[in-house]
Order: sequence, then structure tokens, then C-alpha cells
Amino acid sequence: MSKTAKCLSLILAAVMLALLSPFGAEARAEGTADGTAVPVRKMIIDTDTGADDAAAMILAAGCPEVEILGVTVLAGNVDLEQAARNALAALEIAGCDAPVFKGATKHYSGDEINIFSVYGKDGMGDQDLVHPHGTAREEYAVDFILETVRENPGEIEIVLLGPATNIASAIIREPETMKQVKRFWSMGTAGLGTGNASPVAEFNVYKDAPAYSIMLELGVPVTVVGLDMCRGDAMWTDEQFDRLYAANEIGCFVTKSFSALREFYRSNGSPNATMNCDAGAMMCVVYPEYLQSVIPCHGSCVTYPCAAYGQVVFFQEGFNYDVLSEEKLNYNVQLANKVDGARFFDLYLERVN
Ligand SMILES: [Ca+2]
Repeated sequence: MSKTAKCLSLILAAVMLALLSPFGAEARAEGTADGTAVPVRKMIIDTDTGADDAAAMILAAGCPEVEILGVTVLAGNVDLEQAARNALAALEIAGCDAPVFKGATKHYSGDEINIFSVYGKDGMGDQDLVHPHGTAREEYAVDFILETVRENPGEIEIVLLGPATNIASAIIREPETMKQVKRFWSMGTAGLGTGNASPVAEFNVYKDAPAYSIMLELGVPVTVVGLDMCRGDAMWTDEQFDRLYAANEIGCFVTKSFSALREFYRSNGSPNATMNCDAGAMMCVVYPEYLQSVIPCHGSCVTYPCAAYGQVVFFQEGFNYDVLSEEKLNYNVQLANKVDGARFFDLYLERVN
């Protein structure tokens, strides 16, 4: 997209943000009086970089509405070193020079994080894509997060695309600093649907449920994009991947990085369509038209050993539950419950072109 087109897109985004955002009041306050510009939003991306994390970072890097101040990585889909290299490779192909910082290799509990990838051994489809020129910074990811929030109180939005371990570590170390985070955006939980790590738990939460619970309970607004928002028409078809591959170098990179994941879906009952959860979550962050509706909820995470470990239970505003009266609930989560999945791919293609 040309600079002029991006500028026009920025103006359109300002108008759409005011009209459509579920956080309309907050968003309108950010715009200038004549509505022609929105200050650039400051973002940290926290990621266990597999292919969909990389696709999400590439999307954010192509959006003039946001500035990626840094990318903090942790083990999850791949080990920490691979996650750092994958993040660097994704940022470089997107022409983004945001620094990368390495974080957790262990759960909040202290156990090693078990690596599990359906994205290939390297997390990027095993397509020989990962040859970054840069390296991760020496500074520890949690130090970077705290320092950045301290320097920008009330301004930082943190997008979690992996387990919440880095964020929980920062909260435990300096809770008052982390209360100055503007909003957490989380690709996590099963939403109001079913899980993938277990029937009720989603991978990112299941990997470190106590850490996720710490994030939910901090008191900072959390917008959750669950697995249910990544299914159905939000999945990318083979025909769409072919279009992306043909579009440009970035599209070719993203398409190749999904090779192993698409094979996984083909072998598991979805021959022609693949979920792209992290990029879908990032679309909710950067593109107000995409996230069409949220439900205020009280979200709490099951953290003790049982069949429901890692489940996030959502009590929805407006329901009268037998076990809890509404006035006792703190609606700490904005749960995505409608996205424009049918347009996801076209919007993505538009943003990375
Ligand atoms: Ca991820």
C-alpha cells in the first residue's frame, strides 16, 4: 500500500473507530477535534512465535495506526531461541526494526515449558524461511516491558499471542507499574466454544494457567479473542493462500510459513481451511471494523489440577446466574463475540500489500 493510501486509510480508521469500536468513548477521546488523525497507539507484542504469530506481527508492522515498541518472546510453540529468530525474521520481511527481547523458558510455577508445535519444527513450516540479519537484544523481556510501561504510563497496549508467563512475571515484580498498562489484548481461551489443548482449555492458557489468571486479575482492561472467533469463515482457504502467495514477497513468506499447519488441518478433518488465530486477534487490535461486538464478562481461570485446568469461565453481563449475583461480578474482560471473519483474508491482504 502506498504512503498516500495508508494516510487515507488512517483517516478512514479514525472515523470507523469512532463509529464502530466497542470502546468508542475511549477511542473518540484519542482523536483530534476535527477527526482527521488518531495518535499512533503504542504496542508491545508478546509472542511464542509460530507461523500465525509471525503473520500477526507482519500485519501490525503494516498498520500506520500502531507503533510496535518492542516484541517480547517466550517458549511455547517453539523454544525461546527459535521464537526470537522467528520474530526477527517476520519483522525484517515486514520492514520493521522493532527490537526483540527474550523472556520466559519456564512456567510461572518454575517448570520448563514443554514445546508443542503444529507449525513444523521451526514453527515456520520448515521452509528454510528463518534467516534474520539482526539478533535479540541483551535486555531481559520482563525488564523491557516494565521499563516501557514506566516511561509511557497509561499508553501501552500489550498484545499477548502466547502463554502469559512474561506478563505475569512483570506483574508479580511491579504490580503498580503494570496497572499503568492501557489494555491487554489476548489471543487465548476457548471463548464461548470448545478448547484445543483440552475440551475446555485453549493452548496459550493451558500452557500457563496461573500466569493467565494473574493477568486477568490485575484490574487492567483485557480484551479476549478466543478460539471460537478463529473458526468458520475466519479460517483461510487454500484458494486464499494461493492469492497471498502470489501477492508479493511478504505473502509468499506467510504462505510458506503455514505449510505444516495446513498439512495438520488436512490430516485432521479440515481439508481446505486453516485457522489463523494470532493474525485474527491482531486484526481485532488494529482494525476496528473487524471486531464487531464484545460481551462484558467476568473471566476467571481454572488453575488447580483437574479436567477443567486452563479453562477460562466467562460470566456474561446481563445474565442472572444461580451461583453468583450480578452485583458481585467485576467485568474484567471484553470478550470478542463477533468478528467480520468473511472479510478477514481480504483485509489482511490489503494491509500487507
Ligand atoms: Ca502464538
